[in-house]
Amino acid sequence: MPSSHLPTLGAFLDGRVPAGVAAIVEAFGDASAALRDALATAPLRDLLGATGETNVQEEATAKLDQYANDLFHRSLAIPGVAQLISEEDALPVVLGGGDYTVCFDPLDGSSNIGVAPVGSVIGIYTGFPAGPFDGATPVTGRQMSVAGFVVYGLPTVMVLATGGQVDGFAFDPEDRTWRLVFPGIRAQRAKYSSINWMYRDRWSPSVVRAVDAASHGLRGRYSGSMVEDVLRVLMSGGVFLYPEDSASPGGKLRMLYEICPIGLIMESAGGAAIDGNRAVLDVPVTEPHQRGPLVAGAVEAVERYRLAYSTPD
Ligand code: AFP
Repeated sequence: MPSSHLPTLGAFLDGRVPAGVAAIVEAFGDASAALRDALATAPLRDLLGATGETNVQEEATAKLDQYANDLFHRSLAIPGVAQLISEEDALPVVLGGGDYTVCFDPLDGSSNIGVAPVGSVIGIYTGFPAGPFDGATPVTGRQMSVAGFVVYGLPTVMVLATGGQVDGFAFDPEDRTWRLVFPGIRAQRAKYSSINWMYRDRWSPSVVRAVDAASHGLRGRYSGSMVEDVLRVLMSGGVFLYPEDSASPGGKLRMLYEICPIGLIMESAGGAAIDGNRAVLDVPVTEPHQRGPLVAGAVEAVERYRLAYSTPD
C-alpha cells in the first residue's frame, strides 16, 4: 500500500520551523537516504573495512565513516549554514555567513557496521560566535532549534525534535520520501536499561550505586549504537546510560553531536537527560569535541540515578 496518505517530512516542517532550518533537515534526510543505500550494498561496493587512517577521536576510520562524512558535508553545505562540526573532522568547517551551526555524527555505532544497525545524528544550533567555534564563548544545547537522528534498520527511521515535540518518520524506498509515522512520541515508563555492563569495574562507587538504582527491576538491552538504544528507550520505555569511568573520566560520548541532540529529543518527549547531576542541555561547551557522561530516558529512572549519584559514599 503506497504511503502517500502520510504527511511527508517537507509538509510536516512547512510552517513549523523557519525555512532555513527546514532546508537543513531535508538535506539531512536526503544524505541519510543515500547513506542507507550505501549501507545496504556496502559489501558489494567494497565499502566495508577501514581506511587505514584514524580520526580526531583516535579511532580507526571505517571506509563508511569517511563515505558518510563526505556525503553529509556535500548535503549540508547549503545557504544559511555558517559552519559544520563533524565527529570525523578535527576542526569546524566554516562555510561563511549564516545563522546556523550544524553539528553531526555522520555514522554512529561504527563498530556495528555490516553487522547491526548504525545511525546518524544532527543538532542545528543558533547563536554560535562567528568563525570556527573555539569555545572562547561557551555554548549550550539549549541553543539547538532542531535535533534528530536516523537509525538505518528495518524500517529506516528518523526521529526529530522540533518546537518541543518529538515525531518519527520512516523512509519509503518506493518514492524515496520520509513519511510521518510516529506523531507526538512521548517517553514511556522504563522497561529497559541500556548500558555496557562490561565496564562495571571502571565505575566509581557512586556510579555503581547510581547505575544499579536506575536499572533496578529493568531488563538489559545494549547494542553499541547509541541511536538504536535511544530509539528503544523512546518507543518502548527505558534508560540509556554512558557514565564517566576510569578509562573516560570525562565521559566518552561527545556533547555537540551526540549528547545534546539526544538531550533535546528526550526532554521534548517528556523524558530527562543528565550528566549525573544537571541537565546535559545546561552544560557549557567550550570545545568542538567536548565529551561528557549521559543518562537519558524515563524521568523516574533518570531521577533514581541522580539521587543515588549525589548520595555521599
Ligand atoms: P562508535 O561510533 O565509535 O562505534 O561509537 C559508538 C558510540 O559513540 C555510541 O553509539 C555507543 O553507544 C557507544 O559509543 C559504544 O561504546 P562502547 O563500545 O564503549 O560501549
